[in-house]
Amino acid sequence: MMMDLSLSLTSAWPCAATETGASASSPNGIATVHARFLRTFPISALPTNLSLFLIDDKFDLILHFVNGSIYSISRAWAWRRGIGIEEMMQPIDVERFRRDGFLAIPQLVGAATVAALADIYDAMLRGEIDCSATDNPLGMTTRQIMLPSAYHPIFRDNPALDAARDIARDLLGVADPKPVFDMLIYKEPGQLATTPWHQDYSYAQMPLTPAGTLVPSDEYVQFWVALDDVDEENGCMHFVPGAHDAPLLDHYIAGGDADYSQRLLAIRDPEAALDLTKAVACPLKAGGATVHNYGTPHFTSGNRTTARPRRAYIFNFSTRDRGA
Ligand SMILES: O=C(O)CCC(=O)C(=O)O
Repeated sequence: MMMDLSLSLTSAWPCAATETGASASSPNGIATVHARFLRTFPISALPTNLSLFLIDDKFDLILHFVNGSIYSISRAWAWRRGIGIEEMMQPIDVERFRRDGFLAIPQLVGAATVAALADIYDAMLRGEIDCSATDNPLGMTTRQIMLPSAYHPIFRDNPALDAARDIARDLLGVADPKPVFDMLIYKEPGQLATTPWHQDYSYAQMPLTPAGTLVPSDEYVQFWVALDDVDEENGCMHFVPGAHDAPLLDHYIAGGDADYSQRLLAIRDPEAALDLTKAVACPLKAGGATVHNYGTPHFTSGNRTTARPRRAYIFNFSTRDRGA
């Protein structure tokens, strides 16, 4: 399906298009169309099934087509910065997320975004960008840089955050999901430490949230973005579906001291506490992601490969303001 969207945009919408461009789509694929407008236009002027995010008085649009229909619009961050646009929205199965407590998103962002993020990620790992205040081993074993967004702007504004925010809107049911915190967890080849089964809400209190606490599982989501291809060999995410709505399981400190902010928490006796026969591994291509809620038990293995790094970029959205 080829479409001359530059024509239809300018003729159908009462706005001044100063730059437009269009690319082809396949019937089951995605069309990415770039348009830049100098002024806003009324929602009523839009074709049906479009949504619109306004950014100041100027905005860039990407139209996403799924099965020949427009799926959504989101902001063309990468295009504005001239590094190409490849992020693709995918239909998000909200019901499945509510049932299972997680989703795998095969492609949250494309190769250009992965490369741009990985470039800065690697500079942080090499110490070329000083993150020393929060570059500490998770549980004294695994490289973890907390709050990379404090050290480089790419982690404050990038297409992965934009695409994830769109998804978080659907999953959390709020128009403006709030970013909570971000981190990088790196497992180099041969780094055999597991990230044991845990629920993220266990970290809500120091040193850990007591067992039995009710988990506000509709208030937080965590995105785990793969910047390398990941599978069971190099430490992809695993989840136990449908175990997120119960009170918090009993955790213990598996690594680090009780007052260490980058301590590692783990579910006590996970074989008894969880039905691990139901555990689902989520292999992904680079640019894919998982999203889970704060009650969903999850785990990653160590990196048993000899040559495949595993760079994870992790960030969270909430219905609440930070610290609220
Ligand atoms: O990346 C990992 O190894 C584990 C990530 C994780 O479990 C988490 O962020 O809660």
